Amino acid sequence: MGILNVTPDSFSDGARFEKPNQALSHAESMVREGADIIDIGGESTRPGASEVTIAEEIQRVVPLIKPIKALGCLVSIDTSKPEVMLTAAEAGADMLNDVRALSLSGALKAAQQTQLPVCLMHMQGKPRSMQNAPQYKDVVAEVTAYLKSRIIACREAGIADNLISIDPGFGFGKELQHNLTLLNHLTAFQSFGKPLLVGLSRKSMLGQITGREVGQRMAASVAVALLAMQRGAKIIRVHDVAETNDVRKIFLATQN
Ligand code: PT1
Repeated sequence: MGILNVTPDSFSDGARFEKPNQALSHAESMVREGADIIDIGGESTRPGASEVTIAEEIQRVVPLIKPIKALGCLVSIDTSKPEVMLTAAEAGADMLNDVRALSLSGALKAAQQTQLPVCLMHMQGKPRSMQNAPQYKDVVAEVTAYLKSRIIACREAGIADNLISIDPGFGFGKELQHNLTLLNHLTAFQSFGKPLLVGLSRKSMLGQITGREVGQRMAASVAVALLAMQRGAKIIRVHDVAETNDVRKIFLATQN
């Protein structure tokens, strides 16, 4: 899954892909480099990010859906807003990616109406404040319990079980040790019997480990992508598609 941020304030490539043409050509490169899915995000959810209006998010994201689909990939929409989900689905989106796991008012109903696959992600707190002193007694157990509760909420809302994928939400209300514990115990999430999506690309946890700035984290990002693949992740959300795809080919070639 290649990341396409159309936000003015993304953590690693903010403002670079603001213009629709730049966004489209970046998507085109990622598809050429092996991305099966392009994840379009119009609201930055990185630590400290501010919120955007419905109209603004729709205006950033929706016009890109058709041209990006025409590249021959699937289009995922990184949103929590029901109105964006419905408009994006109408425009041909293939998947919903919600870092708030359909917890906003109306989101479960909207997702159900679209009949689209949906990724449920764990977050503790809200983007603006989630990194100020997140706390867990048992991070794996708590993230698992939350995802279980959201899967049940989806079932009760009439969302088919086979449309759901899950994501522990690296960097979302988690300190380094929490993120590392989740990565070390990633196989625990296989017990859901659902596709596991992970996003680790260029995140601050990699900076904390390597001492590198956000633009210098590619090697660290592909390293954790490989670990995630080995531990059962099926969808890897990344900036560096070509490099991650090489790693994926090596991984697949060395499976038995
Ligand atoms: C993710 C994800 C996402 N991450 C899914 N969607 C982001 N399903 C956006 C940092 O610590 O992991 N899974 N959509 C980006 N969010 C962050 C969070 C970016 C933390 C950076 C950090 O640097």
